Amino acid sequence: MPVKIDNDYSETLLVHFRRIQALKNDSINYPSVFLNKRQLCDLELLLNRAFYPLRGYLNQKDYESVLTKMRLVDGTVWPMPICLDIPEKIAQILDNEQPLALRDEEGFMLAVLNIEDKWQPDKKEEARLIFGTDDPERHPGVRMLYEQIGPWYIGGVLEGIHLPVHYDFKEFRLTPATAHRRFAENGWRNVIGFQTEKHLHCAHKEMTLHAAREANANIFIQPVVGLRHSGDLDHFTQVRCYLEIIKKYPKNIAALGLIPLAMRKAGPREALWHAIVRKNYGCSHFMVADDHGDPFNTNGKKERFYPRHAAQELVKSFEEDTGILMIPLKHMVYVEDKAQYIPEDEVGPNLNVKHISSNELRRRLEAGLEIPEWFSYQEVVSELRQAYPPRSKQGITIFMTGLSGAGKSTVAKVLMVKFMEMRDRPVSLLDGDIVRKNLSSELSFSEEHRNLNIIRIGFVASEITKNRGIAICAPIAPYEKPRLQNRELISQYGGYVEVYMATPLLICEQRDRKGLYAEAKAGKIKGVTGIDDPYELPSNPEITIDTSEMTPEEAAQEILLYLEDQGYIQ
Ligand code: PPS
Repeated sequence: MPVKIDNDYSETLLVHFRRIQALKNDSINYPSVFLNKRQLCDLELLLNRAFYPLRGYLNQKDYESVLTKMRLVDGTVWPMPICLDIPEKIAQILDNEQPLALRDEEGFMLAVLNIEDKWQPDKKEEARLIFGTDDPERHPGVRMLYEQIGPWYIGGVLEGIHLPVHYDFKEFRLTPATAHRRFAENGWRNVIGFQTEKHLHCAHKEMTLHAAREANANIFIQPVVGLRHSGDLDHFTQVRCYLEIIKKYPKNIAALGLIPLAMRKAGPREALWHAIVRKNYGCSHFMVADDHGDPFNTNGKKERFYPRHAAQELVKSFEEDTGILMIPLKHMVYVEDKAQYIPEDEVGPNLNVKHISSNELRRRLEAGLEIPEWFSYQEVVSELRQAYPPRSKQGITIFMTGLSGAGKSTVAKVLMVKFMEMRDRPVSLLDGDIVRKNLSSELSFSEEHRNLNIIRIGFVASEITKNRGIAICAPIAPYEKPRLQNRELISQYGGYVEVYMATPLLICEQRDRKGLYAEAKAGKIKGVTGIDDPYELPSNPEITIDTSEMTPEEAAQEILLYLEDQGYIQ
């Protein structure tokens, strides 16, 4: 039977289509901003109505009202400021009432913002009201607000052109409208929204099922995605694990939908915001942990920033306003004597409870040790084993730092040959000279350029490490900050070993194979490290080597012994 299109509807579609075409044509005259990952997450949830009732970014009056009252000016509950932050130089060229094109990182236009307001927020005040402190040392959300969020905010209504483009796991990127429809099609009247960032194992499944039985509801598992680099292996592993665990639920009980949410980690306010978003996705209940939205609830730290249960209490106290019910997350533990999971608070005194922490899980994966069936599913474990191979199969960066003439290049070459002989992983040598010639030829030896050079080396090494190769880096790298930055970046992907080549300056000067020190002393070149330019000592190197006391082969051997001891080579 031919599909009958309602005339009014087709008329509406046509108007909409023409409007989008007009926006696209006009937009060549509009100023543009390119959104970063965090801003793209906000935009997507504004455009797909997950942030309903917001129709765009908050104007100044709503922003102030949200900060002080957790409500918009019209009284609707909304606890989180959603504004578009921009840098000073863009703020200078924008006027109120002006259309602004919002583009993704590649320049693809996603929406037009009709600017209503432009203002400079008092970030300290925002931090105090939203996070409960203005101290960036105490709260990573405050640090982000100060360091990564632009100094100007703009607010206004959005006209959407296209949702941000995703190529991965498309069928699980449900919009609120699709989620609603799916729940209705399946006859789900009560749905518990469960947000997660973690890998899920048997305990999580039992916990959500237990909650679902108590509330007579179905479960909508919504993992948070979006802020990671698009090539980040962890993201794919994480989602593949969710795809496995969802199969373990009884039929028609649970659904999976990814949510591109840029979390703020603002504790109770965060939880209330998440609850409202879940209501927009069609959930009737939202599961809240006693430390929901706490900045320290995921990294194994015992202490929390916000008082325990504060998030649950706040979401509960707003139930009538928001129309979504709070379900407290109850941890489940495996009781060996009963061979089953039961709620933690129902465990009797003499029962033997078993637990594996995330650190312990990581250790077992890295060491290739057993992970018991009561803890996780075989399919999930095999995904994790692929993502977190034992150290002997991981990539590794050996980052050698020290003065010119300290022996970095020579030891690096010996090491490279030794690794080539082993032939178990591809090896790349990023020697100072090679990098300066091929990657950083335009850079000088100013502090800024040296740091840029080291960050570039770190980036290349991180890619090599991520792909399970060995990167040997041998620049002077005189400053601690970029060295630490590299360590942080690369350690996510594999091993990181800093080798401080501590050969004394006097010996380096005596060697002076390139005549660098002689030229510096003759005043022909300025800013030579160790002579009239600083070298900051590494604060915590894994290995320290003084090549005035050993041969290059001995130095390389010392590094290899360390790698062997740590399990990186066998
Ligand atoms: S840095 O600081 O890490 O960016 O330096 P790097 O890229 O390793 O480059 C060091 C090599 O450049 C030569 N060179 C200098 N070194 C230090 N200071 C100044 N001003 C300078 N000008 C040129 C020097 O020969 C270094 O080579 P190596 O292999 O370290 O001896």
